[in-house]
Amino acid sequence: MAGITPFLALLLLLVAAPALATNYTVGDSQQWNLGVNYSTWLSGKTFKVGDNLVFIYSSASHDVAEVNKADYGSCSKNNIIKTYNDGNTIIALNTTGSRYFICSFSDHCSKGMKLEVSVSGSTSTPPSGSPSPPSSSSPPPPSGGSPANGPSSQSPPPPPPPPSNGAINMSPCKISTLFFGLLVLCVGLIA
Ligand SMILES: *[C@@H]1O[C@H](CO)[C@@H](O)[C@H](O)[C@H]1NC(C)=O
Ligand SMILES: *[C@@H]1O[C@H](CO)[C@@H](O)[C@H](O)[C@H]1NC(C)=O
Ligand SMILES: *[C@@H]1O[C@H](CO)[C@@H](O)[C@H](O)[C@H]1NC(C)=O
Ligand SMILES: [Cu+2]
Repeated sequence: MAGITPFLALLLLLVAAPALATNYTVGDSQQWNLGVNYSTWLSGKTFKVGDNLVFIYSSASHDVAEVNKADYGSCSKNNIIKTYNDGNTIIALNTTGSRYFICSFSDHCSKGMKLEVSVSGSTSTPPSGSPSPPSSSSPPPPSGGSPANGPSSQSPPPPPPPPSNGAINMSPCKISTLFFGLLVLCVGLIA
């Protein structure tokens, strides 16, 4: 018993711990540079509110400019929302939706220095109404009565569905036999 309690506490901690925010270094080891395919870098990644993008680059050669969707598509520098040029730019993804970043140096954007990220809501708390584990998975009644919330049709009741949790794999017939056996045993003990 004493050995099980810490294990249970650890399990509880793991289940209750919220998903940690992630720092994504754009381009990973290739960083924010020419000659990197950022759509390849993006594949398989999901971004959620609270994550950060980290752009690492030489500020003499590149910058990070946040732009709108249309300017991202055309690599336009006419309506830049904000420019960062410190060489180690941390962008806090604190809103849901898409964010668009380009390098505003020369023709670097059209050469591939552009990044669009789609930010989803925080996943640290499960959505309300998510399927909860069955709390009362009682076996079907042993007698021939139809299940309380089964399909209400006039036709003869279909065989009860197999138990989903796999813990109890008995037909009602076997359960009733078991029940009857227990009853006989009890009566025998009392008598
Ligand atoms: C992300 O980077 C920031 C700034 O460098 C740092 O404070 C934070 O601890 C980092 N978070 C993670 C999860 O690495
Ligand atoms: C990046 O790679 C993908 C295939 O992985 C390709 O379809 C796409 O054209 C590439 N983008 C650039 C800018 O080279
Ligand atoms: C989101 O992060 C930016 C910095 O990247 C900050 O200026 C802004 O205040 C933040 N917004 C919210 C709602 O936290
Ligand atoms: Cu550049």
